[in-house]
Amino acid sequence: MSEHNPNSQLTRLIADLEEEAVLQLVRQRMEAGDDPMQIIDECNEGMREVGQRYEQGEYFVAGLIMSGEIFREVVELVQPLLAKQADSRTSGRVLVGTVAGDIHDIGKNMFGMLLSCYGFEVIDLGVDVPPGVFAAKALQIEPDIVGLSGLITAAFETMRETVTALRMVAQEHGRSFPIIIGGGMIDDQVCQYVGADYWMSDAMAGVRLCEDLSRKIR
Ligand code: B12
Repeated sequence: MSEHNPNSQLTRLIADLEEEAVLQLVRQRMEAGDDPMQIIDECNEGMREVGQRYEQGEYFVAGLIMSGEIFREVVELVQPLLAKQADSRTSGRVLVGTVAGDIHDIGKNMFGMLLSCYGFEVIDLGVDVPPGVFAAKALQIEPDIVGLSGLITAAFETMRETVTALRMVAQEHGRSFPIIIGGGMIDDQVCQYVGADYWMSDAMAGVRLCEDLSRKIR
């Protein structure tokens, strides 16, 4: 794992939403042979700062969306380098999506992008995904881990239905996979209510959990 540097130039540029400057710096650092994971970690730190500025009222929703887009572009740039490293640490297959009734996807996309960066194969079903679609996909692709995202209270009920549908698939077909839920309002109580195995309110912590789980599975 690379060291976090909250004061790096890249972290600051992401936090300031300086799209062009971010991409230019990333290209330069790639040419200079910098570790792509270090680049991703510094960007993730910048995304965290964007979240804090949003909470403090300094940024609005547009800022969050913009930061998500910049992060996506960075991941796209470093992906070829990461792919070269991925062979040695292919980590497993993760099925992700935002549950039915909920269209929030910025956090879910971050989780998916970070997972790909860390060598996971990610199958993303998108947003507003009905329980049956999650279950059918799980049956088809046999994921190692499932990650459900939900940000609105109304999503907790569909999250519960989704976990039930996934457990049925697992039971009927003799497969088992841990289910992680995530989102801004998720806590231990919600996790117990919906019947998931784990909960996380931070994408990078979710990736670390997936790494731990996949080490146990393999
Ligand atoms: C941006 C936003 C929107 C955007 C979404 C754009 C998009 N493409 O996602 C738009 C404008 C479309 C929107 C719509 C609505 N929104 Co809205 N939205 C937000 C806002 C401001 C920020 C969410 C966000 O993206 N944060 C940044 C990301 C990075 O954070 P995150 O999603 O929490 O993800 C992090 C972690 O939670 C974690 N994570 C997320 N998912 C997962 C999954 C796994 C497996 C793991 C491991 C980790 C993980 O990783 C991320 C980074 O660490 C929140 C307020 C807030 N403070 O959260 C309200 C908020 C979620 N919205 C809310 C509401 C009510 C709505 C609407 C119903 C509004 C309306 N009346 O129409 C609609 C929802 C319609 C629907 N059916 O879904 C409420 C929900 C309240 C509630 N109790 O239900 C909130 C809390 C605002 C509020 N305070 O009232 N919204």
